[in-house]
Amino acid sequence: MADLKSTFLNVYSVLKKELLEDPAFEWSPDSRDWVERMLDYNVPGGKLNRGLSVIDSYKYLKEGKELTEDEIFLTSALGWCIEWLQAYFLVLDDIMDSSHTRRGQPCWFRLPKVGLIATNDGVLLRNHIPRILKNHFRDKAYYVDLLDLFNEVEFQTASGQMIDLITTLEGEKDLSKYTLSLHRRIVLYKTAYYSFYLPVACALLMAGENLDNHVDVKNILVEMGTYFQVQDDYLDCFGAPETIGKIGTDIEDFKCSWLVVKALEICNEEQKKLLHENYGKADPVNVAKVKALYHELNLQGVFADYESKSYEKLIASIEAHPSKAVQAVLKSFLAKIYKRQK
Ligand code: DMA
Ligand code: MG
Ligand code: MG
Ligand code: MG
Repeated sequence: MADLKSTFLNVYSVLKKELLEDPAFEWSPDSRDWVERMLDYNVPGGKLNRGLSVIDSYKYLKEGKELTEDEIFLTSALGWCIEWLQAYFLVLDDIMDSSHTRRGQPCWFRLPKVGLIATNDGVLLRNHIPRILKNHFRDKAYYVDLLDLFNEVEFQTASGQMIDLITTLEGEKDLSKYTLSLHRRIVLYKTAYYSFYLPVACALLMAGENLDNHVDVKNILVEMGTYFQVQDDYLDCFGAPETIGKIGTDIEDFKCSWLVVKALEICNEEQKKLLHENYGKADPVNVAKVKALYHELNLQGVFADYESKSYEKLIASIEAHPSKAVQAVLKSFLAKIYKRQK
């Protein structure tokens, strides 16, 4: 495993080098330094779960047959495309969410020399994906399907981000619309497709599969992605910033978080009033009142219950799948995130 990770990181260096020599641009030392620093700051520093999942999934699909050097490189390159996509969305997400830290360091846009240049860096990160795909997959039979997949998933993610953001618009702040069904819609689009479906879909394409034949796998992955974002919402309030590498902002940002949805579901009238008065305010006094209410409502217990029920349900749907190889892919995914603390 440690070995796989270092191989994966070597591929990052190769891809970065190619991007910094992209013949479509006339590079200067300054521009090269900027992009290199921007990439090193934003692309490789996460858990790399999404990227490594492509290699893992492909291995399972090959039923344990040793991968060739070429297959390892190509699955890693696709894994990095997902990490690039994630970096692109996170750089912009942190600006829009007014976040402070990410992966244990200040958000990229918070660096004094960066600021709103970060928006263009986000656009650049996004553009690197088709550059990588062109460099390494142009002659593959599945090239068009791969481009199509990345485009479709990016569109779904941006649309999810849009609904996540417009529910918090000034003048439209209305807690009564925060229901489990709205929450599900947001997280399905903003997180589940790119984080869970995309890695497996990449591996399936490389293995020569037609994605239309794997709708059942997609459905299970998307359920897992929903569970993953509920964990993210939970950790935003109850996680340790030193462990998750970021400081939560969902209460301040009036987000349609799973926690506020659950709180609204179980609170009494007086508690509801407190939520209405304090949710979505930047003042730490207001935030503390919301957090105290979450404790009072035992949302930690409600979450623990949700977590074990989700796990049971996911395992049952995975075991109902006819292919043992697919079951192994899905179970390995679930094992990586079950009861995660970061
Ligand atoms: C993030 O949702 C979704 C994308 C597409 C980046 P979020 O704002 O809850 O993520 P985080 O908690 O990491 O800022
Ligand atoms: Mg965010
Ligand atoms: Mg966000
Ligand atoms: Mg979050």
